[in-house]
Amino acid sequence: RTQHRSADSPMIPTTQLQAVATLAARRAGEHVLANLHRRGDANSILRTDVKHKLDVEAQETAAAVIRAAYPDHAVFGEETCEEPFPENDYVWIVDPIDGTINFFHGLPWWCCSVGLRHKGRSAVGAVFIPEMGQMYEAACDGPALCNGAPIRVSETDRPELAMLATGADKWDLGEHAFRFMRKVSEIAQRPRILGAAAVDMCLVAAGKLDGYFESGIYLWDMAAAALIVERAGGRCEILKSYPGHRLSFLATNGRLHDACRNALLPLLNP
Ligand code: LIP
Repeated sequence: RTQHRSADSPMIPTTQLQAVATLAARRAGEHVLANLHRRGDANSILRTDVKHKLDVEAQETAAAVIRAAYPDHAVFGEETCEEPFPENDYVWIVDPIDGTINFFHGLPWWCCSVGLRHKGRSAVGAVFIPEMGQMYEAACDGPALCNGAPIRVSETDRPELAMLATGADKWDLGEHAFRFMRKVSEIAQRPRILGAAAVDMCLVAAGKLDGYFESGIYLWDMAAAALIVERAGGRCEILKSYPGHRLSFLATNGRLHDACRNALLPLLNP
């Protein structure tokens, strides 16, 4: 076994890492697609969340691909997020089904997300949206792609002409979440809630949404998609961090970033 821990060891070429990220996301998504008849097969159904058996299976599927390629790398995922964050130069961050509640209800906006951090920095990311047949991917030194074709963020530079996506923070529904939705609605031409953070971010990368903000998502929701937005020419920012890998997160086409940030930050730090 090779250990990749020394401070000066060069990173594995991103083309190799990216191939593993896309394969892991694709295999996880294909496993879920092959089991669409089990959409209702949840371990627990709460008011704010659904814990799905296919979430667990898809994370195992993605992890198996990663471990077969790189047995010494660490895998951290939504389904094992209670474990301490791994100490390893290479940490793969998996969200097996992002948009689980969409999936559970039969909406097609869900995805499998696989991102890799090397020494704390995003190296590669892949987001597979199985029911749309779309694979978004990027490496830190390459272009953002959708199904192999380069993508680019929009050029909208006025918030009042922008389509901005947001979401309802699952642990804090009610007035708290509503304050953010109201602000997004106030500043945008149109607000949207599609229900899957990584899908929203890929749509920002592809120039179909101009920005995306949520007051409470998680590291695994954005680990792959944030890199895809940045490599498509956009800008991402953690506006606030909380315990348990929870984040207030903004992704934009870049041109709208400061306006969105300035509108939203005061709500996070009243
Ligand atoms: C979900 C996000 C969504 C957010 C939910 C949840 P999950 O991720 O994609 O944007 O509104 O609260 O965090 O739990 O389906 O992986």
